[in-house]
Amino acid sequence: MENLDEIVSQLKEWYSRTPKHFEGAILGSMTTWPHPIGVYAYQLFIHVNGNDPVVFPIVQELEKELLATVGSLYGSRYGLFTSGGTESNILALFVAKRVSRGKSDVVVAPSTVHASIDKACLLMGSRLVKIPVNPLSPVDPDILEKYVRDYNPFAVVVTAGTTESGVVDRVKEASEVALKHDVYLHVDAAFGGLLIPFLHKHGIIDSDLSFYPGVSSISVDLHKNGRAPIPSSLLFFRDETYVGKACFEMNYLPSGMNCGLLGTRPGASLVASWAVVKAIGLEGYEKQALLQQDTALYLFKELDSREFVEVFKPVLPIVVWKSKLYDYVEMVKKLFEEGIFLYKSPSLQAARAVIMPHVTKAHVDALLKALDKIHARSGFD
Ligand code: 0PR
Repeated sequence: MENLDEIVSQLKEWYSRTPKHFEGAILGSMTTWPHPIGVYAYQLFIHVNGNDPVVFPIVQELEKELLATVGSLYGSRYGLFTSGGTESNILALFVAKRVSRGKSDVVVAPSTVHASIDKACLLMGSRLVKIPVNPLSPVDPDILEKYVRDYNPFAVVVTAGTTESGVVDRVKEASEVALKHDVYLHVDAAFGGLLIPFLHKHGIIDSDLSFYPGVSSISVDLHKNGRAPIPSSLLFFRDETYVGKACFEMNYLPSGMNCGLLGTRPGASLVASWAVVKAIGLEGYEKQALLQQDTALYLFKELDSREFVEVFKPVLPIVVWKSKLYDYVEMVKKLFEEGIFLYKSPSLQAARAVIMPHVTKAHVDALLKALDKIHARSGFD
């Protein structure tokens, strides 16, 4: 057996080489440094199986509280805690298929939809029909309606904060289409769920996010802008009976039931999410959203002032730009070599920076410095 001291020193060595969000290099992913109270709660409840509410009733109690607090933003307290946007999206479509009668085995969504919707459809053997859209614009409700009329889908998915450009589909208009055609509407707000209600309140964005009458479910990730440890997400339903449709009979379990896709699951992340949401509070998320948006606009303005860049105006704190010197894959690679980690936005052939809660203006300045450096001596300096 290996000496534990050796393992610890090996772990410490790996840890020192692992990038940490607060150091400023992680600018492309939608992850962030978790709130310390979440880390504390996670460690304390590390032994808890979230799939066993009989032995660990705290799981159910805190899930209820968490749903009520966050759900007050959208007008529903029914739903379940999941492991992330992917599980939430798969479950939402699974429930949609279970509750829809007389519809085709088709899901309709704008082409900006997240890849987990493709995954869900592949898993269920359903066909995903994508509406070609400009990645910088929300889907046109009239075109959405045309697709719904033509395909008679069992579900429609729109996104409140798209992965590649942060665009917000118009949930209210999509809800009217869903209501008129009696079709299940799922809103993927994995990224935008904890930004949109606040930015809308302050008049920064037009669209709001809510359970308008035609909306059946909304997913909101807590391990993104919620600052909870990974894996943490919420899936809300408009109707309590839909929650049951996301559950499966499992007679040998004390509760006789298993809800969600995972079996044994980290109860620690649910308790940690509760602690983080309690500590930050909705007012804290509101302040944070305004700060994120402010930093994103700062980056946008700085990029816009550079001749070697074409930048798109951010809707949510996701800033996307192209270089006039490099292909976007090459630009992301060059910046990686400078110690800055960005993601790609293939639909726009551009680089993507996400201004998550840990990102400061100093981090943005370091990114700008690296960008200036790789464009120096190019005729653009
Ligand atoms: N819906 C939207 C709109 C998303 O942007 C994402 C993920 C999901 C659903 C899926 O969420 P989970 O990853 O929690 O299941 N967006 C992340 C991003 O763009 C995706 C990601 C995936 C990041 C894998 C890193 C990675 O290694 O940053």
